[in-house]
Amino acid sequence: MAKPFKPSVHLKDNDVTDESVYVNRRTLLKSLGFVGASTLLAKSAGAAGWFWEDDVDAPKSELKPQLKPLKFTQPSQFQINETRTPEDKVTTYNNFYEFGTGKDDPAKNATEFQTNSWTLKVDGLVKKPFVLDYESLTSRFPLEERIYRLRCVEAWSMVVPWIGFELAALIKQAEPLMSAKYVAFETLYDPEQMPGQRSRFVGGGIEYPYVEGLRLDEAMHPLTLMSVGLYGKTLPAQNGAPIRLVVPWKYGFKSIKSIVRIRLTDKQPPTTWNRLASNEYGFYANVNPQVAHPRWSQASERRITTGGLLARNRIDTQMFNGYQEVAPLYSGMDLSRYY
Ligand SMILES: Nc1nc2c(c(=O)[nH]1)N[C@H]1C(S)=C(S)[C@@H](COP(=O)(O)O)O[C@H]1N2
Ligand SMILES: [Mo]
Repeated sequence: MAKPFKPSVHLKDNDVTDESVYVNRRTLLKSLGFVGASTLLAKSAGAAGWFWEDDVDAPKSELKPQLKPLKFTQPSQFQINETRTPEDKVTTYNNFYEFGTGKDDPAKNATEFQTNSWTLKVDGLVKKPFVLDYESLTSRFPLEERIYRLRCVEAWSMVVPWIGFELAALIKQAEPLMSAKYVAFETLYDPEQMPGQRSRFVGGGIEYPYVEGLRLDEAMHPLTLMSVGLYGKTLPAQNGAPIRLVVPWKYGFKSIKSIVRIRLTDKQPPTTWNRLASNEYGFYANVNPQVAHPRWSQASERRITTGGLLARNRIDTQMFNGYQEVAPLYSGMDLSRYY
């Protein structure tokens, strides 16, 4: 079945700068019979430990009809000049333990996830608590496209064109009280829909619901995004439908998915990964190449682009994931310490 195969420039996809080029290239490779062949070879080479799991061609995700296109503006300051991670990688290589701990589990196990009767409650230490229904998640605030780096604590990263609005806009609408110092976030708890919440094994032994938190000034920072879509459409379930947080200068686990409640509080809220292993995952979790995770270095990262045999893409990790403008938030803090 596999055609004779030799690595060629066609498979060196790591210098592609635009998804349309990538899509065309894939079509071309497919018509030449290369896509299937590279996948086969990739599988066996992967088993031999030659390269990482995500270098294997991901199955092309069908554009799900329930993903509706979104209207948005594109502020120029968020259009970074780095290769975007192709949509089929963003939507098939995921961490979403409620749907399983494998990278490809969420895309497989979340296909039936129902979000159309969603509500998001905003309450706690605010003057005007409110609830957003499913429709208002994408219509209450003007939507923007922002291309952000996403750096997972596992030392891989992506570049994702998110669609969303500033968390600050939502918080302002609730009118925080002077006593509010932190913001606590909570993911849906629904074991019927989320197999990871039914079984310690499938869900990685996590205590659900998944919870996260930010200091209020971090939450109000203009970079902090509530995302309702990516690649021009509403969010796929595996990426945190219908609404998730994106905090681009922090490790990915802070960017909590499928949020049902946002609560302002005067105490630092518990966070899922910190609860699980406080020596490995801090509350702040700012991306910092100088401070190693207890079990691995954070000095560099594997940038996930298009994969392919020659794609290695190991790049230096930047302080605050390259978002230096957040540095003043931490001016009194010793950033060489592990938080
Ligand atoms: N509720 C919930 N949110 C979550 C996670 C999770 O397991 N459950 N995983 C986190 C981790 S570790 C990362 S790296 C990002 C991954 O987001 P993505 O799959 O959209 O790339 O989601 C974060 N948000
Ligand atoms: Mo992560």
